[in-house]
Amino acid sequence: MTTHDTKTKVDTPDVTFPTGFVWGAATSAYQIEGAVAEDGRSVSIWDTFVRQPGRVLDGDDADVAIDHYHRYRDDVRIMSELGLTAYRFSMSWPRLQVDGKGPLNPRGLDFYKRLVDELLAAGIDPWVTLYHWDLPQALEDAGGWPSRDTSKRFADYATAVHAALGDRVRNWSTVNEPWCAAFLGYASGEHAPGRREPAASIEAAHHLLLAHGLAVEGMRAQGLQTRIGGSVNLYAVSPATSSEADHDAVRRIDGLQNRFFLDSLLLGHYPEDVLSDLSKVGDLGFIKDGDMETIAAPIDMLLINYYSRFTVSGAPGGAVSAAAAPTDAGSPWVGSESIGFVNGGRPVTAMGWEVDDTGLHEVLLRLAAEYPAIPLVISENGAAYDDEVTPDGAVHDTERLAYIDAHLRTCHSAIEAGVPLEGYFAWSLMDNFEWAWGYGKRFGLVYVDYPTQERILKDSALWYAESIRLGGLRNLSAQ
Ligand code: IFM
Repeated sequence: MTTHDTKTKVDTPDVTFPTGFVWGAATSAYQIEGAVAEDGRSVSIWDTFVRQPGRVLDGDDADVAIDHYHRYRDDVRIMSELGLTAYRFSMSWPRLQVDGKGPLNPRGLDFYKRLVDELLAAGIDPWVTLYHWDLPQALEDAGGWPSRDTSKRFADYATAVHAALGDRVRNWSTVNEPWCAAFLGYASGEHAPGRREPAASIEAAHHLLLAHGLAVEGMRAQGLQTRIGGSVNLYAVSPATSSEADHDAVRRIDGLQNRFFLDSLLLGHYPEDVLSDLSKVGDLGFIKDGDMETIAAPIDMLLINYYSRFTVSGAPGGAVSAAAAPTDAGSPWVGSESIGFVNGGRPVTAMGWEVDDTGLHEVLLRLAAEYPAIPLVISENGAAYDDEVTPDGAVHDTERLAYIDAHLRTCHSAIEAGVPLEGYFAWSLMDNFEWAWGYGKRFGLVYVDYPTQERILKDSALWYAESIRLGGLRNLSAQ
């Protein structure tokens, strides 16, 4: 690992976070681990998908990724150097349970035990996500998320892992970003398994939520002293103009992206208007009696992934996607395919996503105002930029640093406004495999030179380490 300019600054922060605020960074299994054929790991939908021509930019795969499976000790040392108080990572279902059924694979489990022990020894709190999109291929072959049985399979897997590691992992999250798993995986086909079946994608969304609820019930029944939540990706959504059509576009996109998940998880029902839109796409008879109670099983915290704001237009011909897929893909906006995503005039990241921390403020205050009080955690927030290693061997990622600083300031002001926000996880700890974008987009605080696997702390990492040490943020413009 290479570090640069680690000299300690003594400045006083102009914004200080409450004692106990969680300062974290996040990753996910498939994006970093590699070792796809080691120690009994079975095949996931992503292993299959990356091998299909045209699915991932430049034909990249994650067979090696950033080799975290073998380098986890070094990576924990980096976390320690940064002073992280918590690390959020996901566990690979096909590594832990061969083909998604039966007893846990002892060699897979051993890897996660070693990782967790390493983290605990370094004083870093492990936050586990049980599903970050790497469905065992065998379960996809049996129908995938549109099949109700996949929810039961997930609950079995989740409860087995929780039983095995619940003595040393306190914070658990079930499913990460069910919107993506359902609508990018089964409607647009941009993500694995690459199906373009809008009606099936609605079933997938419901079964991902049901999987969450069944897992929460099963894990709770074990009586361990753990905290359990789910992770959703939320956006602020604004109309392009004040027209009625654009307001209806907001209703639809906010409905499918935000309210479909928040209302079901926190209020125990789907929004009526969204159900009405979706019922025009397919029969919703797969929603069975009792499902909504299961989905709304009480949780201890809600984990929020926030990146950007959507500005939407209902005008005919307004469909210019602000976040175009890198590969040939359909629309994930089931039932609302004609809605346009327009540029709201803000700076964009390398993903084309608009930078808008005011959107995070809106999302947090809305949660506090419209939903039952529940501890909140930002489980992902960050930005991709085209980083370069400069001749001095450093990575001067000033835009990422400013992005995270601005979003953390927003978190602080939300806390001051009374929002029960407990912590923040930067996405991502290290550059990694960015799904359909392959290695073409870098989100890390830590730069990874893929050919050598060298890790280099970017300026944002050094700044984040200092912020953690200070427990707050220095005024960047006063430097
Ligand atoms: O890399 C992804 C992550 O896997 C899920 N949330 C968004 C990130 C950036 O696209």
